[in-house]
Amino acid sequence: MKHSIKKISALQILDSRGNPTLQVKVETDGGIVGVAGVPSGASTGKYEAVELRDGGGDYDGKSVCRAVENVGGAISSALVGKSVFAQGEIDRTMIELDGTSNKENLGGNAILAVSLACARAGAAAKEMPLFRYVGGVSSSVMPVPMMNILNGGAHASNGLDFQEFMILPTGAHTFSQALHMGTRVYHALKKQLQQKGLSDAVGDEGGFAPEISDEREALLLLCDATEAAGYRIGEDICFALDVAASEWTEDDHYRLPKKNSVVYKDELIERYRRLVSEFPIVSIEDPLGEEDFDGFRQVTHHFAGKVQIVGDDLFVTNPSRLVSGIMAGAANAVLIKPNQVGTLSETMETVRLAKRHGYRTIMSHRSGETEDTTIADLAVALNCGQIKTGAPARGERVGKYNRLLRIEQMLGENARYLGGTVYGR
Ligand code: 2PG
Ligand code: MG
Repeated sequence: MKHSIKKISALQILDSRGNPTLQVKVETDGGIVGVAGVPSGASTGKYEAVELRDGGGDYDGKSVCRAVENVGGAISSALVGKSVFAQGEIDRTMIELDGTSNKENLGGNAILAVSLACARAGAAAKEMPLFRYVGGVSSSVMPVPMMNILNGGAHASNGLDFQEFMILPTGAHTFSQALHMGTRVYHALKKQLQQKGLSDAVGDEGGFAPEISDEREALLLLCDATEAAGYRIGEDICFALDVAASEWTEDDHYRLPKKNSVVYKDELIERYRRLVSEFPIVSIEDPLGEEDFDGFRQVTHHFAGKVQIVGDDLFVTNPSRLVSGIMAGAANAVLIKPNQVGTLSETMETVRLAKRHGYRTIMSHRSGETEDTTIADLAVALNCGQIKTGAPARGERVGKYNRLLRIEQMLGENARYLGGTVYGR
């Protein structure tokens, strides 16, 4: 059969931090090829699918030769001969073959790379763009780019404990206009930093990583840059934070690693309240630790729908963790990182579940990325409405933005950019 999987092979490649990761190539009997690379996080959630790494001396133990072997061995044997269009069956087969809840046998990295490469081969066989193949005729929403232009936490070696300070072009009417606006603010921020004698070197996601330690100061820098670029704060441009507080959890409190000080949950919530009252912050990700469903419920309730509360490490894109969150009333949005859960089918299931229960969805990159642009297509395919893929700098980040520009062009008049209405503005 022309569209049967003929061969699956993997290669160890490098991610944007110079750490090994996997690229997989799927070939069909008809000569169609699909290739996909998988990313890797730094602030990883405890409940994520396991990234299989070799340990030992190579690349500080981070080489992925065993995952490469699993693709060429067990996974290939189970999938060769199946239709490349049978995405659900392909993913189920790998989940069963692995046999664990966290994909530790074959590796979430090996499984996801195969899953996405099959989708790419399927799209190529149908001569369709990937977003159309995955999403069908209903895919038309261009995501709001949540551009992380100031980096801290595990992504930078400055004094900022919060991981990400993002700008959201809420006043734009199209995705391309949004990207243009965000880029202008990014360039204005660079000038501001230079004028203030602060470093304009960048962190892992292309955002600047100046030697500052106070989150208020970071947000004031974003305000100055927004105005310098000629935009209205809170109308044209809103802000978002990824606190990544799971990184700080210690017993019944948190320890801010850079400031080396202890804070309690209530103090953190109070800090968010003050920041939200001073700045147009419309979204806060991982405000508390990954185990604290009740704390998330409290924060969500506290902001009463005025601020999007995003679960990243809390949900790890996992449908069953999201169900627990829905039952607890924890958060009102979910970050979607395909490599946290390990297959395209499960990623889609989490998005469907979120939408059914009124949770917003944000497609997301990882801090260690490759040139693979699959998440750009998935954001539109699944009508996520928002995407996190870093600053408009560094090829592995910009590649996703450029792919979105192409998708917007392909959609033509059918493309819809929702801007501030996503956040009720
Ligand atoms: C996050 C991500 C992406 P990492 O926490 O949301 O920005 O970081 O890939 O390091 O988990
Ligand atoms: Mg996060």
